[in-house]
Amino acid sequence: MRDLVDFLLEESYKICHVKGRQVLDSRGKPTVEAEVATIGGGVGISQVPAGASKGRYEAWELRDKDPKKFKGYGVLKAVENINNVIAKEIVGLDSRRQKLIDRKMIELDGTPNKAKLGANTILAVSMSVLKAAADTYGLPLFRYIGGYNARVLPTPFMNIINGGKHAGNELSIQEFMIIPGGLESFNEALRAACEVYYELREILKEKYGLIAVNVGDEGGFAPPMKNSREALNALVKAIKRAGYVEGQDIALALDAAATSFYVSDKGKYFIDGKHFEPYELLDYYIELINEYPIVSIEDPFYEEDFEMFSQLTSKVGNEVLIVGDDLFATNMNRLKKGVREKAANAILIKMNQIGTISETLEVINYALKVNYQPIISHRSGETEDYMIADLAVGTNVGAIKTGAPARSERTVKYNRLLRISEILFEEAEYAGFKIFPSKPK
Ligand code: 2PG
Ligand code: MG
Repeated sequence: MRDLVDFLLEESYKICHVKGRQVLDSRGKPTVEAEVATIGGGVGISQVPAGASKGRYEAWELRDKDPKKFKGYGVLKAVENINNVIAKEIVGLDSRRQKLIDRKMIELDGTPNKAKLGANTILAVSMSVLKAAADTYGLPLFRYIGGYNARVLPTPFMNIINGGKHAGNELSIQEFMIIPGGLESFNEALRAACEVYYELREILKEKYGLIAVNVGDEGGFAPPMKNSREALNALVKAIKRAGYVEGQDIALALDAAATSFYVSDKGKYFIDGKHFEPYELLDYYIELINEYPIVSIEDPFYEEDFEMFSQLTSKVGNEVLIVGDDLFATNMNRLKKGVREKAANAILIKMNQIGTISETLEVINYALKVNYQPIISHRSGETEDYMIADLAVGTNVGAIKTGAPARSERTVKYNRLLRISEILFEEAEYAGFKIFPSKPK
């Protein structure tokens, strides 16, 4: 009898259905959705996001390039790859064997950057396999990822002023973020961030008129500002007006996304209306850190410049997170090089930069082992998929970057975290400022 029960249980995790389709992302561009089901009735549906300021070392995003359809952005080849190539290989496999399934897809692809099948293709299936296995167990996704020990609600890095490639203004720095790390709980932190967001709207409207409260790709405002201090001043003012203390309740962070303003033939950075030598840019960041409560800077230099990254890390890494996004591209080899060269002390984690769940988890685990703070991240082109919220809690990393507290493709992640906090109830811990080097752990 016991054997029969075990046999039936084993059977229930087997994949019986895999299907891809083309849907739309938050920019109205096509993206891949994959559906996976198990014999036991578990279902996983996932959609992959897309970046605008993409790193050179990211895995390949497969697009149809048919100019007559969706201006070339279609993903029907990716969908075909799911339905005609991947499905055959993974139907019948146990959905809990995530690594094996991911490895099979990597082998089927056969290229180092998933250029044949597409990382967007592979990732959609990989995410759905994970969700289908969790659903077969009847577990919330974060529990399947982290078990009973999953309990840390992440500190949000919330981009509320958008510049760079995400907005049509003159701000060189791509993201000006608030970090409500001094609040007691995730729920309180989210409330405080929303209040700052409302005040910021008023401040921008008063100073620049209604045009300033149009939002960029990640739900943050895209005001007609010209330089970084203008944006940082507005953030500090909004924090104060909302009744919080800057630095103590709510800190600031930047994603420079510096590759986008690096002028390669000059070897200089064009930022805030001026050309900067790399070492001048380093000094500029240090000035900003001294003037404002900045606790994290992502991609301060372009994606090849490990050397300048490591100079900045050696100068301020004991108080500020220096985050590699384009620098590492969620890639183990790039991260290992960074660790060897002491290039940073934090890594942005984007599943679609690498293309499978198991590789993403490997990078997260390695980062934790070498004391690099992982920050689970959205892309500027997002979907209604909330999986990164579960990934953040399931891995207990304590940090998530998922845009302003506005626009449904962003709030779907925050709202999922609110639901998770109800499930965790008194077991929940809010990471707060503990993840930053200068705050007591
Ligand atoms: C980044 C991301 C997300 P994109 O640079 O960190 O904010 O932007 O998805 O455009 O690469
Ligand atoms: Mg970035």
